[in-house]
Amino acid sequence: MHRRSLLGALAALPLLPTLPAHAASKVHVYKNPSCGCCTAWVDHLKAAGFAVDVTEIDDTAAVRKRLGMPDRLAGCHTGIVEGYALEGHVPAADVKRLLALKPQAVGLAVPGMPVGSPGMEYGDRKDPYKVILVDRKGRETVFASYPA
Ligand SMILES: [Cu+2]
Repeated sequence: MHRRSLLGALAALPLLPTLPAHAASKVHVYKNPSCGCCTAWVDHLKAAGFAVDVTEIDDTAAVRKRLGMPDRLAGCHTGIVEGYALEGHVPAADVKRLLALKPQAVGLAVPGMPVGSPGMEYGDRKDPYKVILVDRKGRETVFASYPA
């Protein structure tokens, strides 16, 4: 009796996907057509296993505004993944951690264009930078720190 109901319960379970949820996550990137470091960041995401769609627009400010990403944290491009905003040269490892943690948040930002961030490689030079998590009230916390 107990055994039969257990088997019934198991059969009723949906098939569990064998891949991690973020494995096939698609990032939609909005960038200016003349932005080369934006394309380098797209390549960085693809190399990390993300599918990427690119929309070329003159100014990404409207996308930031729509997503709730503050202008003070602006980078050179804006991505969207699973409802989160990705502003600027955010490392793919931090995007994966974001998708694993699924915080209540607007998304992640790397303001400006720090040299040494993914897509902003310039020889051996590495400027220190932080990845900022922005919550739905626009508050910032440090999500990751990269030293020089
Ligand atoms: Cu850039």
